[in-house]
Amino acid sequence: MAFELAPLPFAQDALEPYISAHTLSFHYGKHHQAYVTNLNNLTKDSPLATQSLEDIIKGSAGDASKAGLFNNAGQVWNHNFFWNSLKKDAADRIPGEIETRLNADFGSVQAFKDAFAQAAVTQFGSGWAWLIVEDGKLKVTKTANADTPLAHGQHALLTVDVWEHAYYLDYQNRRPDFVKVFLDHLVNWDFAAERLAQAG
Ligand code: MN3
Repeated sequence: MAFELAPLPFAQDALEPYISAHTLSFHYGKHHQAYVTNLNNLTKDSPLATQSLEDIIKGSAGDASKAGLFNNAGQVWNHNFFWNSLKKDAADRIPGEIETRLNADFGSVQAFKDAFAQAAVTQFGSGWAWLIVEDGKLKVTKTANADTPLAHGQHALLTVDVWEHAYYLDYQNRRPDFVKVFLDHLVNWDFAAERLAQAG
């Protein structure tokens, strides 16, 4: 059974003007699709083809001989997670349980935003910034390339993609502007709350 490109949870123009349909046509239609295609080529005719994405990621993490498998599986999972982290004009609606945890673990919602922006902007080269739960605490982290909290025993709540392909068509080199728009206009806190409820 082949891996499939998961449908976007919104229309390609649903995030305009913050993320253009043009950007999504490449980011989802070309980049995300390419990771799915590569993963299918790497797992074809192998027992891996019937494993879950999560099991492939955990089973290949840290194994240099499986870097291609990890990178493509990780990027499929990370992009699925990123699309779910986005919802237009919902960023100021933080469910109470998340707001309480942000205040407890960061000091304030603004302190969380500052920490998240700092992680996203300082990730050198391609990668991701995350809000995660680890040891019962909300934390901000960043990962390079295809790396993912799933490979580190961490439970992700939100992510922003800071590969250049995520923002270059709309923001050119201005990654800080893209990250600010994500935090001010695009965070899907309902998804983060669902994920928090699933945290062990
Ligand atoms: Mn991307």
